[in-house]
Amino acid sequence: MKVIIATKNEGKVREFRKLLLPLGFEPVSMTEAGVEADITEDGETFEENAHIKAKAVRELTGSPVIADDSGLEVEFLGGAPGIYSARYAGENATDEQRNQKLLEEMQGAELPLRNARFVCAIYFILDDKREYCVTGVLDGYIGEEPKGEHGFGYDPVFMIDDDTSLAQVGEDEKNKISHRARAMEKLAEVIKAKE
Ligand code: ITT
Repeated sequence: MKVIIATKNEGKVREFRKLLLPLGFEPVSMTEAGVEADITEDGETFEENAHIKAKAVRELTGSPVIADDSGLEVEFLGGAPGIYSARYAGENATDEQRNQKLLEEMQGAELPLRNARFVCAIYFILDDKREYCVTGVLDGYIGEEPKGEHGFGYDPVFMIDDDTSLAQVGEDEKNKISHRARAMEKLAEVIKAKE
């Protein structure tokens, strides 16, 4: 069964392609599906925003859809940037600019205040009767400098242990441990339980 990945973020598309296949779904990007949508994410939680994105693409296509709203919560910043992670350094900023801003804000913070977590809420619409929402989390901390070339977004500044950022592990490794992977594991369980 084809499932449209309702995101404009190429990093998410790459990861979802690999995460959906073992569940028996055929992943299709918005570009491949010929869908263009300018979606206003005005929810107050990751779950609400994931729902908004999934619903918008579902209404345009009528197809099964998966959407993800995700972000980084940092202890020293009171849980920011959270649902505003994509806009943290302004609307058109790059990943590098967002990481730079984060490192500047973190100046003077020592562990455990550098503790952080990635959160991913997934909203999956299979058909008119079956809609699922699941959330996954990955704990870590904010490093002192960006490290690694893999992944996307805040991966280079997110340390999973004292030597390793999330951008230093390959995509397959990230897909075993990430917030997105954990949410997908839950999704598989929920789908199975409700079959
Ligand atoms: P869509 O809304 O089109 O899906 P987006 O990039 O705007 O794309 P979000 O609104 O969910 O997605 O914002 C997520 C932000 O958190 C964005 O800045 C990402 O780079 C970052 N982020 C999410 N998951 C991440 C991951 O696995 N690794 C690094 N950064 C991540």
